[in-house]
Amino acid sequence: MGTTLRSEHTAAREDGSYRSACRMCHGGCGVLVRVEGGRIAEIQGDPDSPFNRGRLCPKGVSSIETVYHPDRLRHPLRRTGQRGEGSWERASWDEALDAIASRLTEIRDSCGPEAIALGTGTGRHHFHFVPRFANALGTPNWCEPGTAQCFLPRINTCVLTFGEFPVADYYGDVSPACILAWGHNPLNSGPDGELSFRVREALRRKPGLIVVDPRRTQLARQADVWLQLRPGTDDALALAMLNVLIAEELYDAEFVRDWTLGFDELAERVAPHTPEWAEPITWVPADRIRAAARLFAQTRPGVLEWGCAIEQTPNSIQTVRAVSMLPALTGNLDVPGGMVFGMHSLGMFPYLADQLGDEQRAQRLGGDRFKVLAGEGSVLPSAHAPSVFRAMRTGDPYRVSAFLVFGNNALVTYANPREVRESLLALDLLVVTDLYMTPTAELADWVLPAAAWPELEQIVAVPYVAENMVLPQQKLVQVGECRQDEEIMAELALRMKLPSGTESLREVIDAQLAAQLGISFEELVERGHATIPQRYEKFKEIGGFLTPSRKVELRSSRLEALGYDPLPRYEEPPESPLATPEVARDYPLVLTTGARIPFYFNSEFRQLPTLRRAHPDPRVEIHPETATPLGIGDGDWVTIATRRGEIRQKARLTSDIHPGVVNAEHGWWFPEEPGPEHGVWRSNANVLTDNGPPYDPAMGTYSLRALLCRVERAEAPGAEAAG
Ligand SMILES: Nc1nc2c(c(=O)[nH]1)N[C@H]1C(S)=C(S)[C@@H](COP(=O)(O)OP(=O)(O)OC[C@H]3O[C@@H](n4cnc5c(=O)[nH]c(N)nc54)[C@H](O)[C@@H]3O)O[C@H]1N2
Ligand SMILES: Nc1nc2c(c(=O)[nH]1)N[C@H]1C(S)=C(S)[C@@H](COP(=O)(O)OP(=O)(O)OC[C@H]3O[C@@H](n4cnc5c(=O)[nH]c(N)nc54)[C@H](O)[C@@H]3O)O[C@H]1N2
Ligand code: SF4
Ligand SMILES: [Mo]
Repeated sequence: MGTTLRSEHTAAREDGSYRSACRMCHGGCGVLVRVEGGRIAEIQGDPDSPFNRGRLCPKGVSSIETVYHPDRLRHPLRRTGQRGEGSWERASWDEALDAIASRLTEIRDSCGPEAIALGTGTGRHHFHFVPRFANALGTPNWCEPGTAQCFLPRINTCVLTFGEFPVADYYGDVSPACILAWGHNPLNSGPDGELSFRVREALRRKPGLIVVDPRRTQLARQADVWLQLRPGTDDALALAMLNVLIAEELYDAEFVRDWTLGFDELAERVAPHTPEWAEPITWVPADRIRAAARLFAQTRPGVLEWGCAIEQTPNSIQTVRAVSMLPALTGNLDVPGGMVFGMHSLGMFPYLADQLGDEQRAQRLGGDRFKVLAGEGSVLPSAHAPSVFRAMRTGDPYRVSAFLVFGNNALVTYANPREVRESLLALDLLVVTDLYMTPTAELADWVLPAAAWPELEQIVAVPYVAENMVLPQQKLVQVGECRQDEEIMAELALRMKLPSGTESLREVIDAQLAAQLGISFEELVERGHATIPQRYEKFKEIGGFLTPSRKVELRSSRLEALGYDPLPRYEEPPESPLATPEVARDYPLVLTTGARIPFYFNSEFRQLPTLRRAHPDPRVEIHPETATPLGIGDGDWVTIATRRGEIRQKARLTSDIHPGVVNAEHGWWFPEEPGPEHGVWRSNANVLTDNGPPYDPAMGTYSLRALLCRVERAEAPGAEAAG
């Protein structure tokens, strides 16, 4: 451990430190790393980084703990006992890669490349290389727990409506005068590192603030209007706000006339959806809905800060569309301090999409049904995860027999993890690349050790940044035999003699940088970061938006052509007090999951001492009025049960949550407990969720946020055994 591997590519600054970018989350904060004797001695925020201006969050500060953690995987492992038994022996990289490549070649030749699926997790450094490798392999099947329920619903929907993805402009001379935070808690989540720092700065200028959240978060406390809605009713609330904008003529009439398509039809659609209609559905008083719509319309420029909470019900596309129309109708598109079009920093990544023929594309699991996830309505089509797991288990419509996972703890972050486990056990080949031995990796045939962020080279082009900024990540140290994911994929492509996907990482990076910025990786390292300045009101310059009609498509011609409702609509969540009152008799509380906590990143970091001390136990938030009659006190362990299963978390009594709602943390397993399970069933919120239908008709989204549950006081874990 710890030999320096600084190649000729890395460059020290005058004080001997190295400039890089933290990626303990989606990442992007600039850092200065000091290396001594081949080991990282210190990591500090880079004061010159335009993203974070020297600051780091608690996760970033704990980076060194993950790099040198004693539980890190340090060399490839081969399974010795039965699958899932958890017995392993050390193997060399050559043994592992040769064996995996030859098994993949056999499977591809006998069953077709679509029998190989690839898995990954949320936007980490190697994210784009996974669909790239899938294309090189000739398989349309790659999946990620977020594609149908995180970010892609927003991107795809915005591309359909606006032609591009708009982001809040915190970077120009004009600061937002109003922030509408919807199902999003940027103070905790970012969701891309730097963003939380910028939101904090913007808040210091005291903009108007509207927060849509069932919990009174730190952000909601500062709000002028806090809309405490019932989880899963964002569509109804957004339709009612659109109703107010239109009925009270608060919209930007000139923009609507010149630059939108389908306004009259939208007006007709939302006409019945008055605040009085929405009140009993959303639990938000009608006058507060009016106040929020008026404040947003009258305080310009305004931005929307929205999060994954609106993408985790089976009405995700229509919910996202309804919410996205609020800044559009109020003249906040592409103006300074408003919603501007970002994500240009690296143009299109070389996904090798041309390697996948039409016949292979047509095989993508879920593509026939969910066209905005897996078909032509998506900017980055991926397979429908529940359909992939089903194909593993049942062979319907064909069998998926190999799964290569690059960074996903599937048993924790997918819904219905017991079924996920059954699916993984039915495979002929499971390979998991990770930093740690997780409950998912324990089910594999091969486990490969991944490099952490200071051990790898990449570029960071954060999607949320208006100013199109790119930062370098430098490889500064080597830990054990760990390799970065991109390199493992290229090695497999070489050994399988694939026609593409064999280029070195540096070639791919340099090609991207050359095309967009005209510089090399070395030059980027020299400069520290590169920026393309923001241009506003481009739609006026170029004669419209990048949609088929060149207008903002309130009525979406592309959704209509794909066979979906072209206008936003309300759907009651499939399991709710209104939809299933008979279930609500036994499970009277609305359950939401997953609100981000500052110390963890999804299922990561429970093994890092500093972060674990800050947040030792999984916690479920319950209102005292609900908890007290059940004999539940603050800090007591409780069972949370749904129709699908039950788990235990520790009660946190708080009047910041609606008495009818409980909020359970996601991502929990217990690395300190023995394998192969590592306590994965005890507190894992996804034991409570469902991966079955109904799905969003266009996106295939399942419910993670609006379910029914009950809570009861429980024994502390271990108390039963201790007797
Ligand atoms: N520290 C940290 N940062 C992260 C992550 C992490 O795990 N930890 N995860 C990353 C990832 S993958 C993502 S997608 C982002 C997510 O980050 P965000 O988009 O901010 O999402 P959450 O924090 O999960 O939820 C935001 C808020 O939605 C509220 N909420 C719950 N249900 C509903 C609902 O039905 N409607 C509405 N309107 N609100 C609801 C919650 O109370 C919460 O305060 O964060 C990223 N950043
Ligand atoms: N109930 C519920 N479930 C949810 C959510 C929720 O709000 N509620 N949120 C959903 C959302 S928005 C998302 S995006 C997903 C997130 O889901 P994922 O991103 O898949 O998160 P993890 O399962 O934590 O997977 C991360 C794994 O990758 C490993 N890892 C970290 N860095 C690297 C690396 O560089 N290389 C490799 N090979 N491995 C690495 C970590 O050790 C960890 O085991 O979860 C979803 N699941
Ligand atoms: S916000 Fe993200 S990138 Fe920034 S320091 Fe924290 S973990 Fe690192
Ligand atoms: Mo996510």
